[in-house]
Amino acid sequence: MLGAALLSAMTLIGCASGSASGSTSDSAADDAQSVEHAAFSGDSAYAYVARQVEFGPRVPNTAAHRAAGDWLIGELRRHGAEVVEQPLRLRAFDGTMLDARNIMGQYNPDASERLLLLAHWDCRPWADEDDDESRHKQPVDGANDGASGVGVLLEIARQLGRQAPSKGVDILFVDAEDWGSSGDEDSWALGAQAFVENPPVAGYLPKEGILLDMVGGKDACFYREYFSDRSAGALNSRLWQIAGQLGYSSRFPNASGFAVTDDHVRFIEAGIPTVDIIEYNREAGGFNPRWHTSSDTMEGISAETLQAVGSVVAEYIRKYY
Ligand code: AHN
Ligand code: ZN
Repeated sequence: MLGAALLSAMTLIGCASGSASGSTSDSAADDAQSVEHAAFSGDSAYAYVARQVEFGPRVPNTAAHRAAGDWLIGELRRHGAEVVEQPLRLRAFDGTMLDARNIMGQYNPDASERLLLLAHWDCRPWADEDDDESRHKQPVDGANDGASGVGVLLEIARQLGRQAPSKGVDILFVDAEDWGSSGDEDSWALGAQAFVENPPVAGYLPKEGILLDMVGGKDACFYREYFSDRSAGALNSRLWQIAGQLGYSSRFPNASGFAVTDDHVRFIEAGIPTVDIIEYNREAGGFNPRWHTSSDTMEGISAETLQAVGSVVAEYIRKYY
């Protein structure tokens, strides 16, 4: 009785404080190594995050953005995906015309049953959550907000290049997610909106989708998000169950309590049940404190967090695709 109470208390403290839970989940993950599960390297994902940040802020209409986009296409091809590019010219809420592109890498493009994995690859042009107001007009590095999800998916692409899935898997990098205005829901996720309005593959309708957003923060915790549960509760349950089986139950508390309007909502509206794996600190009531600040740099990125998220998604693919 006391043991059970202590255990549940530790689980709760785990996500609030982070470091204690980190060691618990890591040793549990080590124990899981003996059981067969999908390959995923958090160190490789970390290197993919760092490589993106090296380009500079991937803000639409900049040279860094164009170069990073070309590089993403090359990486997907190198890992055996068939790449579909969707060039876009989008009007942002402030009237700026954005030269943007969605980039999708397909595995088994002819398979009818498909899983969609996605992350946004652009960076916010303004660090407008920074304590220092003089930085509000500078772009963010987007190490966590952008590069982390893409880094995990590039590592998954590398693994799929080594061992192809039996069904269809698509890795989609959506553009122009982050050129938004806080009061205006429609101003965000412009690339995702364009994709579902006019899919670059005729009749594109995957069975389900998984969005990764801000999945690299140190000691990050991933709660179940509201729109995800409403549209794809069974998928969310499977992912959180896999997280527990891999020893990451303290990072993935099987609990909900927040809602985020993110790229996944656009896919849900288009009839594709989609979940968002996104760091949300329930105790602090917000995203990672580096979010939309000049501190969203590699300093805030943890290979262990990338490993946890990537292992869960890779294992889901191994089991069901
Ligand atoms: C809003 O702030 C409205 N949604 C969060 C989506 C987001 C922004 N993800 C990363 N940056
Ligand atoms: Zn953002």
